[in-house]
Amino acid sequence: MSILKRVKSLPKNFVWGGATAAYQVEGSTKIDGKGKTMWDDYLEKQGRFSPDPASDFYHRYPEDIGLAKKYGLNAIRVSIAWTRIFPQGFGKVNQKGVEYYHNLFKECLDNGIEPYVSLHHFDSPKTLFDDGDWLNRKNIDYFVKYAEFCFKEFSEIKNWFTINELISLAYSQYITGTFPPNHHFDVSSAIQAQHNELLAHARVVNLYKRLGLPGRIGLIHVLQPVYPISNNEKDKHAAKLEDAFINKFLLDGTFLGYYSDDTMQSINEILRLNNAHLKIEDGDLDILSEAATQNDFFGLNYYQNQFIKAYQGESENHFNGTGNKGTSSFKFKGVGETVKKEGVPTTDWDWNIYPEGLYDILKRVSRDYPNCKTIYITENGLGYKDHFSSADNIVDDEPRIDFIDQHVAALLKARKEGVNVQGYFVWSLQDQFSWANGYNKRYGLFYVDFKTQKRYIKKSALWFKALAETMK
Ligand code: BGP
Repeated sequence: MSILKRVKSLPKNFVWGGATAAYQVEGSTKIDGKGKTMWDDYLEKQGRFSPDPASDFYHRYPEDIGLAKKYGLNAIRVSIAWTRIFPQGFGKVNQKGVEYYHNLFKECLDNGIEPYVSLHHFDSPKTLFDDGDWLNRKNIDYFVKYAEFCFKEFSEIKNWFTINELISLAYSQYITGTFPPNHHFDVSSAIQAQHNELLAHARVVNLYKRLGLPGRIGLIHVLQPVYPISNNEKDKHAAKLEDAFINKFLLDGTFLGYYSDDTMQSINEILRLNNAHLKIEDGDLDILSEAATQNDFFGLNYYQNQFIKAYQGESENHFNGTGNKGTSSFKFKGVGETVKKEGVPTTDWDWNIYPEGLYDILKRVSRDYPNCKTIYITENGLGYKDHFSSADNIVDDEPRIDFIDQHVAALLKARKEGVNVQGYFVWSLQDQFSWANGYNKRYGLFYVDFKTQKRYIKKSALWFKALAETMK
């Protein structure tokens, strides 16, 4: 009997990949000259979990790429750890780091697995982080230099992403306080970080195009469509504000090259109510507008939507980082409060399971942003407490198959209606370290026993392979 469910086949030449991020898989954070990131001391002090050895991808990448190939994947998302190349974020190059990535890319290419490479995936160098991270514009200059070095050095790479999920970084650092420096509802920093990261992205895209390099470049946003919980005008307004803050500001900045009046009306309302400020300097919008038409592709990460209700009180939140279902809450002053909707299932970490949201957001991006020409789903997947029974058995992760199947069906529906989606990367290739959740929130197609580092096959890997075969 076929393992396939709703989705029966993939389009020809579809990119069918698995995603990783350097800090979440590599481990080896202290060897071969690597510099510290914003996470190393923070995690050590927190004492909950260590990023070492994570999935030990630093040493075991040949095995993981072998598995990817065997189970039908044709692409992989990896990121370069900035501090393997420039341990301080700038200055002298660490050749060991350069060699590692050449070897990794070669392994991918030799096995027919196309690497899609991000320059920044939540792992700012500690020296730059201590100096203000993205809030310090000098760090943008260092990022541009690091990018230029990578473009010239790693000429084997043809698909680049500048920054992964600008909003997640800004939101987790300055709104929910789950990433260092753990600020809560520091609205000025959150919006400023978004703008500065957009600038950093735009400057790198403009540079890439000026250099006339032969590959493609874009960035990655995670999008969470926001729906009012009722038809009440106040709830609808709350949804509009939250959407502007987490989606529209970034989409405008990326694909329009300016922030539309409608967006700024919402942003200014949020800023006013939170006594916050955004500084856009002379010339910033010229940089954004030069880049807006030059992105070759767009990486869209989708996990969940939000349902919002109007809320009048002070900001407060509780983050569920343990998988203790029903413990999260989020109330944002002057914006709204996230609520659950009856009939919409949630994960153990309280994330809505809502594939319709992926369809809706794909349609919206392609309708509202004609500069967004080609889309890849660069992350989507289910955080799940996988049960390992025995080494002889395949890990049964049926709910993950169901999740991915529903989301791939949603993207294919949008594609059929004209949205140019060219690929899908599951988060994640193998089980890996999760920033604020540690190791019990698994996403992989391949189960990793973190003590022995042995890999085991999950049922979702078989499903992935079965669909890959429909492209032949
Ligand atoms: C995205 C990140 C990934 C990954 C994933 C799952 O936001 O780009 O790095 O972590 O989400 O999130 P989490 O690990 O918090 O469950």
